[in-house]
Amino acid sequence: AVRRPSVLVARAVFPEAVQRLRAHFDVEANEADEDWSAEELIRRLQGKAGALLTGTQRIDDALLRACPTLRIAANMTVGYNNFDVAAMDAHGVVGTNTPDVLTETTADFGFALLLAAARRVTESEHYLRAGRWTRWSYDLFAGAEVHGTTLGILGMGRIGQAIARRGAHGFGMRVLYHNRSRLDAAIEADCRATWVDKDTLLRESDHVVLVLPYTPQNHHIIGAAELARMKPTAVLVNLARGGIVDDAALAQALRDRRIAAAGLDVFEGEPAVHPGLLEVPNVVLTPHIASATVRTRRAMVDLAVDNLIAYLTEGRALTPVNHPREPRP
Ligand code: 8YV
Repeated sequence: AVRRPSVLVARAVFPEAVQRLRAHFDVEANEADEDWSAEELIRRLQGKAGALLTGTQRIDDALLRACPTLRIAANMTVGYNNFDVAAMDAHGVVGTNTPDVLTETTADFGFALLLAAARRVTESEHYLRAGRWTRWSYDLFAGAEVHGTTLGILGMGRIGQAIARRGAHGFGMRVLYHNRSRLDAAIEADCRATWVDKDTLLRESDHVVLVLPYTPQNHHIIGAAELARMKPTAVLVNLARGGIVDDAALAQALRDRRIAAAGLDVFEGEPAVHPGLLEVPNVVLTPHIASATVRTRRAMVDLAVDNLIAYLTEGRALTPVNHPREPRP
């Protein structure tokens, strides 16, 4: 009998997804509540698995050298900064991600964080739960306005555009964006968004949302100097990746009220969070859940599984991030 391809599922996923894979492949799944270390991942991939279903594990030259049978790594995320794409190209290994299926859900959460931070939702809830609410007062948790203000979006891919549409059409905001390249006029018109340089965006925006990919060029693209350019009444939202923001500088800016507030779903070195951020009241902190609705998380896992099935059975991935010239056989 022909040997079935073997797939390693490195992170806990819906049982139905593992079952779908088992219909085609030999599957080893991580059913523990813990991520495998890099060494453990290599050990389990070595000499057996042709495919990997993953989320954040680093796929680099060292792993690819150690695991010559690996042909595809399917991320159940849209961001793929865990892939060393040049190394994957060199080794003939395909990477896939999960674009589109999480766009609108993630954009929704951008507004959840923006509104929560601007309107001090979590801070005021803590106050209420602590039994400190004794009377009405005109300035009780008075926050920053969101509707009708100027929204700055740094990174204008699918999620950036979905946030722009919400801001322009739903909240009557003026939308500025900065991106390496300008969008087509038709998309700009649909999003009612205007391209500006990064400094203009930081200076003129009432609120700034970060939705750009994490690349070496984008490391600490928001640091002390950039925070100093923002309005003291501004809210900063990071939906993208930790490392795009210098979290130490941000904690200091929030403490000094150089900006009003922040809403953060991602952190440098997560799941660890910079202690300075835990100490300031004017920040809303969530554990990387912007795409986490039941429906969207299923769609992300399903798309990753579909990628594995399509590549291993037909040789063509659905949403590849690279096209190696000589794919591993
Ligand atoms: C993931 C994300 O849920 O898709 C992405 O890039 O950041 C999130 O949607 C997260 O990476 C956890 O795997």
